[in-house]
Amino acid sequence: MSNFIDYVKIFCRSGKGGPGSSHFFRNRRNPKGGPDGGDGGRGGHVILQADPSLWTLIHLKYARHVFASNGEGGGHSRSFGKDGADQIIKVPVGTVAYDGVTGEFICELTDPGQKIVLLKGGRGGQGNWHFKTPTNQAPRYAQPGEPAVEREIVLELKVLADVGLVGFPNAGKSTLLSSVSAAKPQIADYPFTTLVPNLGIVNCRDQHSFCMADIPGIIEGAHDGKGLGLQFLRHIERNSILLFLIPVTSDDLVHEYDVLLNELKLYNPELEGKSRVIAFSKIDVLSPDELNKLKEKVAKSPLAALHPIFFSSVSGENLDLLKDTLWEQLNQAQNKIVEISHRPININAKQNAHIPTPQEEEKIIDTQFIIQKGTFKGLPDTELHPGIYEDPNLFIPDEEDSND
Ligand SMILES: Nc1nc2c(ncn2[C@@H]2O[C@H](COP(=O)(O)OP(=O)(O)OP(=O)(O)O)[C@@H](O)[C@H]2O)c(=O)[nH]1
Ligand SMILES: [Mg+2]
Repeated sequence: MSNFIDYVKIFCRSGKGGPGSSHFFRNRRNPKGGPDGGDGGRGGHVILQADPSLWTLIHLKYARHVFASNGEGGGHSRSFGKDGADQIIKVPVGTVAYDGVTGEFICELTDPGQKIVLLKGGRGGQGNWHFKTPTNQAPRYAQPGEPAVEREIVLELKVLADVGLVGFPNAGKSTLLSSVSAAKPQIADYPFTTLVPNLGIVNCRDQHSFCMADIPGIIEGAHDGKGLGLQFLRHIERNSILLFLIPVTSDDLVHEYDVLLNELKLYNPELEGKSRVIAFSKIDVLSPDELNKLKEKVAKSPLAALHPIFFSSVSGENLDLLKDTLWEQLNQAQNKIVEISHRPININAKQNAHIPTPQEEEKIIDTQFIIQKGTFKGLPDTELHPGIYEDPNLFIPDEEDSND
């Protein structure tokens, strides 16, 4: 399976507070020295910390329980108990935490190094000397520590990139990322080559650079789970601008644009408000005449208002223009806001989803191999679970594969 994990559910528990002590001081000369029980220590917190060196949640895939330690009890001579050790969960920048039962949003980490206390450790109880009063000079009572807090937490990674690529499968998204950045995404002429998001840093003029995210392709009906569904759209939710890629080989450019926009809206209506740049890819496959005709056609269409850019990742034509346009858009004040309201997630949908057993995971790896060797039959039109999109029935295995 892929090493890119963007959804984990973990069970967290903070530490209990240590109990206060109910100790009485006594020695040879002073047999009734009075209460001197110290306070208990605080239980450990469970803390989320954004670590810029991480890029997936894979390190949490098998560490499903995070328990902070309990505070120690108070001692004699008013001595404090030791605080429980905190548990720090390191997560990539852009991680969002939800309640694992209700799906309600808890917090998000957007700045490198940012720390958020997810579950507070229980306070330590007060020792008996606090309760000494003129009428009760020898209280035997000391406070117990506060109990620990338990909560199931879902962590979802929403990649932070400046520009998000949106397009149908085979639009040339990965090819564009590989030609403008040092990223090496897989590129091939079958749909759904990209199964997990890729990030690249694009260098443009004057030492400026920005981050571009390539996500798996979207098809009509993706909101119903067709193709790879919309599960990867969360990775462009926080991008400042969206770059729509439509290949010039497409039969109906306007329709393709409308379908993409519609799927985005169905996923999260806020995505409609983001700035969009539209670019037509693969112009090298058209002759100059054909290209001119297409440009004239586009000029008369509703897309003309969006000033589309015609480019080719293969010949490199207009790549600089595309980069400059993106940089210009990124620097416009209204595009700097990447705040987005995180809607509660549907926990049940994830819970009911079939989680592959290790044996099935092995099979998935096998079928993935078939995908790469086989011929794609057509776009899937059934609701697919994230792990099952490598459905071998969608592919006709190559001759040599069917032999073994
Ligand atoms: N001639 C030409 N072919 C291109 C260009 N860009 C991409 N291609 C080809 O188009 C095919 C698909 O390219 P990808 O970059 O894998 O497309 P994608 O949008 O990432 O596709 P998915 O990952 O499946 O969603 C590959 O065979 C590329 O070689 C281009 O500018 N010109
Ligand atoms: Mg791709």
